[in-house]
Amino acid sequence: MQPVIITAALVGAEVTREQQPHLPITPQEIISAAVECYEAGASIIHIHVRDAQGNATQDGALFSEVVEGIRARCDVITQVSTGGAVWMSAEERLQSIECRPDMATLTTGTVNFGDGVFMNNRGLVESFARRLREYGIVPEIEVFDVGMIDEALRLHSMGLISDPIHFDFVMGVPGALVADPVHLVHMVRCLPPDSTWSVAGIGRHQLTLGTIALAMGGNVRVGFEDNIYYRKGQLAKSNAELVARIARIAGELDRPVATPAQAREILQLERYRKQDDKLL
Ligand code: KMH
Ligand code: ZN
Repeated sequence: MQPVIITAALVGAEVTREQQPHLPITPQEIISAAVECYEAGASIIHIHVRDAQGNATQDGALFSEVVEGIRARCDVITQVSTGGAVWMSAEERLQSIECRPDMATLTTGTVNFGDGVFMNNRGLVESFARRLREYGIVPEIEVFDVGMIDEALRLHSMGLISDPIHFDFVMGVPGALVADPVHLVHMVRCLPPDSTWSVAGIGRHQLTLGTIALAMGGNVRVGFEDNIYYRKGQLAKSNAELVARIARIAGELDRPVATPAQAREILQLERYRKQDDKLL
């Protein structure tokens, strides 16, 4: 069985300390949480940062501090958010990649996001994809609705993203695609054969869709960005607790947990560096 790549989405832009008292907020808290998740089996850390007041920000210096701090302590893959929060401008959102992380997210369409609108028109998406390519940063395509797969394939046909494309299906955001396993099966069937994919179920769907993804041969994202509970009515004590649980379930399903080195291989993160002259 293919090893499972577990992503830990530690912070996000929306969850507050009032909702989840163990939410990491300062760079040091985020770095420590990342290392704990790595030790529990995560091979990718999906990174957002917060300012001193705990509000979401895309401040490049904070991203740099977190990415460098994580790299100093372990070889886990660093993946920054270019999504930020719904109120941010495109330029603001893209500051996160200046620290040259291993990966960055790329959402390929506009979608309702709770009461807000997560704006990703074609011009924005193309400019983000172009910049990631220039920097040699491998994107993870964030799919909040089915049409975003087709938009990613369009970027591929334009030469802005290369094979193998890595997708993350975010399922259960209010206003976007509901967390129905039928949608997951359909989306996986829509992918080019050499693609890789993971699922990020929101709220209680994190555990159920994550388990389904394990059985289907896919990868899983867990963490406070998407879900703050361990079970109904019981808050999780840490991001690592959620990583450890999905790693245990993976073991029961005979899916070994990928090391960061294995995940780098599966996702071909070195692809730009190997062919840089041809692509840049
Ligand atoms: N916070 C959402 C509006 C990403 O990280 O790229 C966008 C988001 C996706 O979290
Ligand atoms: Zn995110």
